[in-house]
Amino acid sequence: MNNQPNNIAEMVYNAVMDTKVVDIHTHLFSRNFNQLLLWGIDDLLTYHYLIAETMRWSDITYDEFWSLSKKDQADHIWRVLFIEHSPISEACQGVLTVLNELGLDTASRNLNQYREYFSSMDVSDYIDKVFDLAGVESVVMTNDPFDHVEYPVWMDKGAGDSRFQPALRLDVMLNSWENAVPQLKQWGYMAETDFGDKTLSEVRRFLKDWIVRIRPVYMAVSLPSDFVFPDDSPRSRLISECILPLLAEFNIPFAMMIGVKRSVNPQLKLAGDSVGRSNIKSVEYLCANYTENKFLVTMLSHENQHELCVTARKFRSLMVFGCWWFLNNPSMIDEITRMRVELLGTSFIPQHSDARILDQLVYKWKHSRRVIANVLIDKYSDLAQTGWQISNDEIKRDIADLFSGSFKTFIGR
Ligand code: FIX
Ligand code: ZN
Repeated sequence: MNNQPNNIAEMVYNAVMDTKVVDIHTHLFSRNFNQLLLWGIDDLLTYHYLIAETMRWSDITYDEFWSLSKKDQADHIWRVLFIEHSPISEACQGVLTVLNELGLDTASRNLNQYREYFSSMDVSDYIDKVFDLAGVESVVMTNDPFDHVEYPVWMDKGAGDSRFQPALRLDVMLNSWENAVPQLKQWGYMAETDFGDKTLSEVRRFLKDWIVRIRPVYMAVSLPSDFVFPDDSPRSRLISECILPLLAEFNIPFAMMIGVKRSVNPQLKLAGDSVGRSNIKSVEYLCANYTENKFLVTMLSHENQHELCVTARKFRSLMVFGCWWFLNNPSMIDEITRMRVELLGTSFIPQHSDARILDQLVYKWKHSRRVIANVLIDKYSDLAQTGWQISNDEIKRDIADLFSGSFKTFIGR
Protein backbone atom coordinates (compact mmCIF):
# COMPACT_ATOMS: atom_id res chain seq x y z
CA MET A 1 0.00 0.00 0.00
CA ASN A 2 1.28 3.43 -0.86
CA ASN A 3 -0.18 5.86 1.63
CA GLN A 4 1.54 8.98 0.39
CA PRO A 5 -0.86 11.97 0.21
CA ASN A 6 -0.45 12.38 -3.55
CA ASN A 7 -1.19 8.76 -4.10
CA ILE A 8 -4.34 8.96 -1.97
CA ALA A 9 -5.53 12.01 -3.88
CA GLU A 10 -5.04 10.19 -7.16
CA MET A 11 -6.79 7.00 -5.98
CA VAL A 12 -9.78 8.93 -4.62
CA TYR A 13 -10.03 11.19 -7.65
CA ASN A 14 -9.90 8.26 -10.07
CA ALA A 15 -12.48 6.27 -8.10
CA VAL A 16 -14.89 9.23 -7.97
CA MET A 17 -14.50 9.85 -11.70
CA ASP A 18 -14.75 6.18 -12.74
CA THR A 19 -17.51 4.85 -10.48
CA LYS A 20 -20.90 4.61 -12.14
CA VAL A 21 -23.77 6.38 -10.45
CA VAL A 22 -27.38 5.42 -9.81
CA ASP A 23 -29.10 8.80 -10.03
CA ILE A 24 -31.89 8.38 -7.50
CA HIS A 25 -34.08 11.35 -8.40
CA THR A 26 -34.57 12.85 -11.85
CA HIS A 27 -37.43 14.07 -14.02
CA LEU A 28 -36.14 12.14 -17.05
CA PHE A 29 -38.13 9.66 -19.10
CA SER A 30 -37.31 6.77 -21.41
CA ARG A 31 -38.13 6.93 -25.14
CA ASN A 32 -41.50 5.25 -24.65
CA PHE A 33 -42.76 8.43 -22.97
CA ASN A 34 -42.40 10.35 -26.26
CA GLN A 35 -42.58 14.14 -25.73
CA LEU A 36 -41.78 13.78 -22.01
CA LEU A 37 -38.18 12.93 -22.91
CA LEU A 38 -36.48 16.33 -23.24
CA TRP A 39 -33.02 16.77 -24.76
CA GLY A 40 -30.93 19.12 -26.92
CA ILE A 41 -29.87 22.74 -26.82
CA ASP A 42 -33.32 24.40 -26.88
CA ASP A 43 -34.53 22.29 -23.95
CA LEU A 44 -31.27 22.93 -22.11
CA LEU A 45 -31.62 26.69 -22.54
CA THR A 46 -35.28 26.81 -21.54
CA TYR A 47 -34.65 24.95 -18.24
CA HIS A 48 -36.64 26.69 -15.51
CA TYR A 49 -33.47 27.58 -13.56
CA LEU A 50 -32.35 29.69 -16.55
CA ILE A 51 -35.77 31.24 -17.07
CA ALA A 52 -35.68 32.61 -13.50
CA GLU A 53 -32.20 34.06 -14.10
CA THR A 54 -33.17 35.56 -17.46
CA MET A 55 -36.20 37.37 -16.09
CA ARG A 56 -33.99 39.22 -13.60
CA TRP A 57 -32.34 41.06 -16.54
CA SER A 58 -34.96 40.93 -19.25
CA ASP A 59 -37.46 43.73 -19.79
CA ILE A 60 -40.05 41.68 -21.66
CA THR A 61 -43.23 40.85 -19.76
CA TYR A 62 -43.92 37.36 -18.47
CA ASP A 63 -46.80 37.02 -20.95
CA GLU A 64 -44.58 38.03 -23.85
CA PHE A 65 -41.97 35.51 -22.80
CA TRP A 66 -44.47 32.64 -22.47
CA SER A 67 -46.02 33.45 -25.84
CA LEU A 68 -42.68 32.86 -27.61
CA SER A 69 -41.93 29.50 -29.25
CA LYS A 70 -39.41 27.28 -27.45
CA LYS A 71 -36.76 28.26 -30.01
CA ASP A 72 -37.43 31.97 -29.54
CA GLN A 73 -37.35 31.59 -25.75
CA ALA A 74 -34.00 29.82 -26.10
CA ASP A 75 -32.68 32.63 -28.36
CA HIS A 76 -33.78 35.21 -25.80
CA ILE A 77 -32.19 33.34 -22.87
CA TRP A 78 -28.96 32.82 -24.84
CA ARG A 79 -28.76 36.53 -25.68
CA VAL A 80 -29.55 37.78 -22.17
CA LEU A 81 -27.56 35.29 -20.07
CA PHE A 82 -24.71 34.25 -22.35
CA ILE A 83 -24.03 37.23 -24.66
CA GLU A 84 -25.13 40.35 -22.77
CA HIS A 85 -23.70 39.02 -19.47
CA SER A 86 -21.11 36.41 -18.63
CA PRO A 87 -22.58 32.95 -17.97
CA ILE A 88 -20.97 32.31 -14.60
CA SER A 89 -24.00 31.07 -12.67
CA GLU A 90 -24.11 27.31 -11.99
CA ALA A 91 -27.03 26.72 -14.38
CA CYS A 92 -25.36 28.73 -17.17
CA GLN A 93 -22.03 27.00 -16.71
CA GLY A 94 -23.92 23.72 -16.85
CA VAL A 95 -25.03 24.37 -20.44
CA LEU A 96 -21.43 25.11 -21.44
CA THR A 97 -20.10 22.00 -19.67
CA VAL A 98 -22.55 19.91 -21.68
CA LEU A 99 -21.54 21.48 -25.01
CA ASN A 100 -17.86 21.17 -24.16
CA GLU A 101 -18.15 17.53 -23.10
CA LEU A 102 -19.96 16.79 -26.37
CA GLY A 103 -16.94 18.22 -28.22
CA LEU A 104 -18.68 21.37 -29.43
CA ASP A 105 -16.79 24.65 -29.67
CA THR A 106 -18.05 26.83 -26.81
CA ALA A 107 -15.71 29.63 -27.93
CA SER A 108 -17.69 30.03 -31.16
CA ARG A 109 -20.85 31.11 -29.27
CA ASN A 110 -22.69 29.89 -32.36
CA LEU A 111 -26.11 28.74 -31.17
CA ASN A 112 -27.27 27.64 -34.61
CA GLN A 113 -24.22 25.42 -35.00
CA TYR A 114 -25.14 23.72 -31.70
CA ARG A 115 -28.69 23.26 -32.97
CA GLU A 116 -27.37 21.56 -36.11
CA TYR A 117 -25.38 19.11 -33.98
CA PHE A 118 -28.46 18.03 -32.03
CA SER A 119 -30.73 17.84 -35.07
CA SER A 120 -28.34 15.33 -36.66
CA MET A 121 -28.51 13.06 -33.57
CA ASP A 122 -30.51 9.86 -33.29
CA VAL A 123 -32.21 9.89 -29.89
CA SER A 124 -31.33 6.28 -28.96
CA ASP A 125 -27.66 6.87 -29.76
CA TYR A 126 -27.82 10.11 -27.84
CA ILE A 127 -29.22 8.45 -24.70
CA ASP A 128 -26.32 5.94 -24.81
CA LYS A 129 -23.84 8.77 -25.30
CA VAL A 130 -25.18 10.84 -22.40
CA PHE A 131 -25.24 7.90 -19.97
CA ASP A 132 -21.68 7.10 -20.99
CA LEU A 133 -20.36 10.67 -20.72
CA ALA A 134 -22.12 11.21 -17.38
CA GLY A 135 -20.94 7.87 -15.95
CA VAL A 136 -24.52 7.02 -15.01
CA GLU A 137 -25.70 3.42 -14.71
CA SER A 138 -29.40 4.18 -14.29
CA VAL A 139 -31.72 7.02 -13.34
CA VAL A 140 -34.88 7.02 -11.27
CA MET A 141 -37.80 8.78 -12.97
CA THR A 142 -40.60 10.76 -11.31
CA ASN A 143 -43.78 8.94 -12.34
CA ASP A 144 -47.08 10.61 -11.70
CA PRO A 145 -50.12 8.38 -12.33
CA PHE A 146 -52.26 11.52 -12.54
CA ASP A 147 -50.27 12.84 -15.52
CA HIS A 148 -52.30 12.49 -18.70
CA VAL A 149 -49.30 11.89 -20.94
CA GLU A 150 -47.69 9.30 -18.66
CA TYR A 151 -50.82 7.38 -17.76
CA PRO A 152 -51.43 5.76 -21.17
CA VAL A 153 -47.77 4.72 -21.47
CA TRP A 154 -48.00 2.77 -18.20
CA MET A 155 -51.29 1.25 -19.32
CA ASP A 156 -49.63 0.10 -22.53
CA LYS A 157 -45.93 -0.80 -22.83
CA GLY A 158 -44.35 0.86 -19.75
CA ALA A 159 -40.86 2.37 -19.59
CA GLY A 160 -39.21 -0.33 -21.70
CA ASP A 161 -35.62 0.59 -20.78
CA SER A 162 -34.12 -0.71 -17.53
CA ARG A 163 -31.81 2.32 -17.30
CA PHE A 164 -34.95 4.33 -16.43
CA GLN A 165 -36.33 3.04 -13.13
CA PRO A 166 -39.83 3.94 -11.93
CA ALA A 167 -40.74 5.89 -8.79
CA LEU A 168 -44.38 6.46 -7.89
CA ARG A 169 -44.86 10.15 -7.18
CA LEU A 170 -47.94 11.07 -5.18
CA ASP A 171 -48.00 14.87 -5.06
CA VAL A 172 -51.51 15.19 -6.50
CA MET A 173 -52.98 12.86 -3.93
CA LEU A 174 -51.03 14.14 -0.93
CA ASN A 175 -50.89 17.85 -1.68
CA SER A 176 -54.28 18.41 -3.37
CA TRP A 177 -56.61 15.62 -2.30
CA GLU A 178 -59.64 17.53 -3.66
CA ASN A 179 -58.19 17.24 -7.18
CA ALA A 180 -57.32 13.56 -6.81
CA VAL A 181 -60.82 12.46 -5.78
CA PRO A 182 -62.69 13.10 -9.08
CA GLN A 183 -59.90 11.44 -11.05
CA LEU A 184 -59.89 8.39 -8.77
CA LYS A 185 -63.66 8.13 -9.21
CA GLN A 186 -63.32 8.32 -12.97
CA TRP A 187 -60.91 5.38 -12.84
CA GLY A 188 -63.43 3.39 -10.78
CA TYR A 189 -61.99 3.87 -7.28
CA MET A 190 -64.84 4.94 -4.99
CA ALA A 191 -63.05 7.73 -3.07
CA GLU A 192 -64.79 10.66 -1.36
CA THR A 193 -63.28 13.96 -0.14
CA ASP A 194 -64.45 13.29 3.41
CA PHE A 195 -62.69 10.15 4.62
CA GLY A 196 -64.57 6.99 5.41
CA ASP A 197 -63.38 3.39 5.58
CA LYS A 198 -64.47 2.85 1.98
CA THR A 199 -62.30 5.73 0.75
CA LEU A 200 -59.26 4.45 2.61
CA SER A 201 -59.65 0.93 1.26
CA GLU A 202 -60.16 2.28 -2.27
CA VAL A 203 -57.00 4.40 -2.04
CA ARG A 204 -55.11 1.34 -0.85
CA ARG A 205 -56.49 -0.60 -3.84
CA PHE A 206 -55.38 2.21 -6.19
CA LEU A 207 -51.88 2.29 -4.71
CA LYS A 208 -51.55 -1.49 -4.79
CA ASP A 209 -52.57 -1.56 -8.45
CA TRP A 210 -49.83 0.98 -9.25
CA ILE A 211 -47.20 -0.82 -7.17
CA VAL A 212 -47.92 -3.99 -9.09
CA ARG A 213 -48.15 -2.16 -12.42
CA ILE A 214 -44.91 -0.15 -12.35
CA ARG A 215 -42.89 -1.83 -9.56
CA PRO A 216 -41.52 1.46 -8.18
CA VAL A 217 -38.14 1.59 -6.46
CA TYR A 218 -39.77 3.98 -3.99
CA MET A 219 -42.94 6.00 -3.46
CA ALA A 220 -42.35 9.75 -3.30
CA VAL A 221 -43.80 13.12 -2.50
CA SER A 222 -42.52 16.67 -2.42
CA LEU A 223 -43.77 18.44 0.67
CA PRO A 224 -44.24 22.09 1.52
CA SER A 225 -41.97 23.83 4.01
CA ASP A 226 -44.85 23.93 6.52
CA PHE A 227 -45.30 20.15 6.39
CA VAL A 228 -46.42 18.75 9.73
CA PHE A 229 -47.00 15.09 10.60
CA PRO A 230 -49.25 14.05 12.19
CA ASP A 231 -52.01 16.61 11.80
CA ASP A 232 -55.70 16.37 10.86
CA SER A 233 -55.15 16.88 7.09
CA PRO A 234 -56.07 14.35 4.38
CA ARG A 235 -52.33 14.06 3.77
CA SER A 236 -51.64 12.72 7.26
CA ARG A 237 -54.47 10.21 7.05
CA LEU A 238 -53.35 9.01 3.63
CA ILE A 239 -49.74 8.64 4.79
CA SER A 240 -50.55 6.86 8.04
CA GLU A 241 -53.48 4.70 6.95
CA CYS A 242 -52.72 3.92 3.30
CA ILE A 243 -49.17 4.63 2.23
CA LEU A 244 -47.02 3.48 5.14
CA PRO A 245 -48.81 0.17 5.79
CA LEU A 246 -48.65 -0.73 2.10
CA LEU A 247 -45.00 0.27 1.76
CA ALA A 248 -44.10 -1.81 4.81
CA GLU A 249 -45.92 -4.78 3.29
CA PHE A 250 -44.07 -4.42 -0.03
CA ASN A 251 -40.74 -3.39 1.57
CA ILE A 252 -40.59 -0.16 -0.46
CA PRO A 253 -39.13 3.11 0.96
CA PHE A 254 -41.09 6.34 1.23
CA ALA A 255 -39.15 9.29 -0.24
CA MET A 256 -39.97 12.69 1.20
CA MET A 257 -38.59 15.84 -0.38
CA ILE A 258 -39.36 18.53 2.16
CA GLY A 259 -39.21 22.32 2.02
CA VAL A 260 -40.81 23.69 -1.15
CA LYS A 261 -42.88 26.85 -1.31
CA ARG A 262 -44.80 26.39 -4.54
CA SER A 263 -45.71 29.33 -6.78
CA VAL A 264 -44.18 32.18 -4.79
CA ASN A 265 -44.24 33.97 -8.15
CA PRO A 266 -46.94 32.27 -10.26
CA GLN A 267 -46.00 34.34 -13.32
CA LEU A 268 -42.76 32.36 -13.52
CA LYS A 269 -44.68 29.06 -13.68
CA LEU A 270 -42.32 26.16 -12.82
CA ALA A 271 -39.54 28.68 -12.15
CA GLY A 272 -41.66 30.42 -9.52
CA ASP A 273 -41.26 27.87 -6.71
CA SER A 274 -39.14 28.75 -3.69
CA VAL A 275 -37.77 27.41 -0.41
CA GLY A 276 -38.72 27.58 3.25
CA ARG A 277 -37.35 26.13 6.46
CA SER A 278 -39.17 23.02 7.71
CA ASN A 279 -39.64 21.38 11.07
CA ILE A 280 -37.50 18.26 11.57
CA LYS A 281 -39.92 17.02 14.24
CA SER A 282 -42.17 15.46 11.59
CA VAL A 283 -39.29 13.37 10.24
CA GLU A 284 -38.33 12.30 13.78
CA TYR A 285 -41.94 11.37 14.51
CA LEU A 286 -42.27 9.26 11.36
CA CYS A 287 -39.00 7.39 11.98
CA ALA A 288 -39.79 6.80 15.65
CA ASN A 289 -43.38 5.64 15.15
CA TYR A 290 -43.32 3.76 11.85
CA THR A 291 -40.53 1.32 12.59
CA GLU A 292 -41.55 -1.07 9.82
CA ASN A 293 -40.92 1.64 7.20
CA LYS A 294 -37.85 3.04 5.43
CA PHE A 295 -37.52 6.74 4.62
CA LEU A 296 -35.43 8.45 1.96
CA VAL A 297 -35.32 12.14 2.85
CA THR A 298 -33.88 15.30 1.34
CA MET A 299 -34.61 18.79 2.60
CA LEU A 300 -34.44 21.96 0.58
CA SER A 301 -33.40 24.64 3.00
CA HIS A 302 -29.81 25.16 4.00
CA GLU A 303 -30.90 25.59 7.63
CA ASN A 304 -32.37 22.07 7.83
CA GLN A 305 -29.25 20.19 6.72
CA HIS A 306 -27.53 19.76 10.07
CA GLU A 307 -30.57 18.53 11.99
CA LEU A 308 -31.48 16.14 9.16
CA CYS A 309 -28.01 14.65 9.39
CA VAL A 310 -28.24 14.31 13.16
CA THR A 311 -31.65 12.63 12.81
CA ALA A 312 -30.10 10.08 10.43
CA ARG A 313 -27.64 9.17 13.23
CA LYS A 314 -30.66 8.25 15.38
CA PHE A 315 -32.55 6.13 12.87
CA ARG A 316 -31.05 3.59 10.48
CA SER A 317 -34.40 3.58 8.68
CA LEU A 318 -33.62 7.12 7.49
CA MET A 319 -31.43 7.53 4.40
CA VAL A 320 -30.42 11.10 3.66
CA PHE A 321 -29.95 11.91 0.00
CA GLY A 322 -28.87 14.63 -2.40
CA CYS A 323 -28.27 18.36 -2.42
CA TRP A 324 -31.60 19.35 -3.83
CA TRP A 325 -32.37 22.15 -6.32
CA PHE A 326 -31.13 25.46 -4.79
CA LEU A 327 -28.53 23.42 -2.88
CA ASN A 328 -27.15 21.84 -6.06
CA ASN A 329 -24.34 24.43 -6.30
CA PRO A 330 -20.64 23.72 -5.69
CA SER A 331 -20.40 25.78 -2.47
CA MET A 332 -23.44 24.07 -0.94
CA ILE A 333 -22.45 20.57 -2.07
CA ASP A 334 -19.01 21.09 -0.57
CA GLU A 335 -20.32 22.21 2.80
CA ILE A 336 -23.15 19.67 3.05
CA THR A 337 -21.08 16.70 1.88
CA ARG A 338 -18.27 17.54 4.33
CA MET A 339 -20.75 17.68 7.20
CA ARG A 340 -22.44 14.44 6.15
CA VAL A 341 -19.14 12.55 5.93
CA GLU A 342 -18.16 13.91 9.34
CA LEU A 343 -21.46 12.81 10.92
CA LEU A 344 -22.39 9.73 8.89
CA GLY A 345 -19.19 8.35 7.35
CA THR A 346 -20.26 6.89 4.02
CA SER A 347 -23.81 5.88 5.02
CA PHE A 348 -25.68 8.46 2.96
CA ILE A 349 -26.40 9.23 -0.71
CA PRO A 350 -24.41 12.36 -1.54
CA GLN A 351 -26.20 13.50 -4.65
CA HIS A 352 -28.98 13.13 -7.18
CA SER A 353 -29.16 15.24 -10.32
CA ASP A 354 -32.83 16.27 -10.51
CA ALA A 355 -32.14 16.49 -14.26
CA ARG A 356 -35.16 17.45 -16.34
CA ILE A 357 -33.26 17.46 -19.63
CA LEU A 358 -31.34 14.30 -20.51
CA ASP A 359 -28.11 16.17 -21.38
CA GLN A 360 -28.03 17.74 -17.89
CA LEU A 361 -26.83 14.39 -16.52
CA VAL A 362 -23.46 15.28 -18.05
CA TYR A 363 -22.99 18.59 -16.27
CA LYS A 364 -24.76 17.87 -13.02
CA TRP A 365 -22.62 14.78 -12.42
CA LYS A 366 -19.39 16.33 -13.68
CA HIS A 367 -19.81 19.34 -11.39
CA SER A 368 -20.90 17.26 -8.37
CA ARG A 369 -18.13 14.68 -8.85
CA ARG A 370 -15.54 17.48 -8.83
CA VAL A 371 -16.72 18.75 -5.44
CA ILE A 372 -17.31 15.32 -3.88
CA ALA A 373 -13.80 14.23 -4.96
CA ASN A 374 -12.22 17.21 -3.20
CA VAL A 375 -14.14 16.55 0.02
CA LEU A 376 -13.20 12.87 0.01
CA ILE A 377 -9.54 13.57 -0.80
CA ASP A 378 -9.40 15.74 2.33
CA LYS A 379 -11.11 13.10 4.47
CA TYR A 380 -8.94 10.17 3.29
CA SER A 381 -5.82 12.34 3.64
CA ASP A 382 -6.77 13.12 7.25
CA LEU A 383 -7.27 9.40 7.78
CA ALA A 384 -3.79 8.67 6.43
CA GLN A 385 -2.35 11.16 8.93
CA THR A 386 -3.39 8.79 11.73
CA GLY A 387 -1.22 6.05 10.27
CA TRP A 388 -4.23 4.06 8.99
CA GLN A 389 -3.36 2.21 5.80
CA ILE A 390 -6.02 2.27 3.12
CA SER A 391 -6.04 0.28 -0.11
CA ASN A 392 -7.29 1.33 -3.51
CA ASP A 393 -9.94 -1.41 -3.31
CA GLU A 394 -11.24 -0.05 -0.01
CA ILE A 395 -11.52 3.44 -1.48
CA LYS A 396 -13.36 2.05 -4.51
CA ARG A 397 -15.69 0.08 -2.23
CA ASP A 398 -16.61 3.19 -0.23
CA ILE A 399 -17.25 5.29 -3.32
CA ALA A 400 -19.34 2.55 -4.91
CA ASP A 401 -21.45 2.61 -1.72
CA LEU A 402 -21.91 6.37 -1.97
CA PHE A 403 -22.76 6.38 -5.67
CA SER A 404 -25.00 3.33 -5.91
CA GLY A 405 -24.48 0.59 -3.30
CA SER A 406 -26.20 2.22 -0.34
CA PHE A 407 -29.25 2.98 -2.45
CA LYS A 408 -29.47 -0.54 -3.87
CA THR A 409 -29.15 -2.04 -0.39
CA PHE A 410 -31.71 0.39 1.03
CA ILE A 411 -34.33 -0.40 -1.62
CA GLY A 412 -33.53 -4.11 -1.27
CA ARG A 413 -32.71 -4.77 -4.92
O1 FIX B 1 -40.42 18.54 -6.76
C1 FIX B 1 -39.38 18.23 -7.35
O2 FIX B 1 -39.09 17.07 -7.62
C2 FIX B 1 -38.43 19.34 -7.74
O3 FIX B 1 -37.15 18.81 -7.83
C3 FIX B 1 -38.82 19.91 -9.08
O4 FIX B 1 -40.16 19.97 -9.20
C4 FIX B 1 -38.15 21.26 -9.35
O5 FIX B 1 -38.91 21.99 -10.24
C5 FIX B 1 -36.81 21.01 -9.92
O6 FIX B 1 -36.67 20.80 -11.10
C6 FIX B 1 -35.67 21.06 -9.07
O7 FIX B 1 -34.55 20.79 -9.46
ZN1 ZN C 1 -37.23 16.90 -8.58
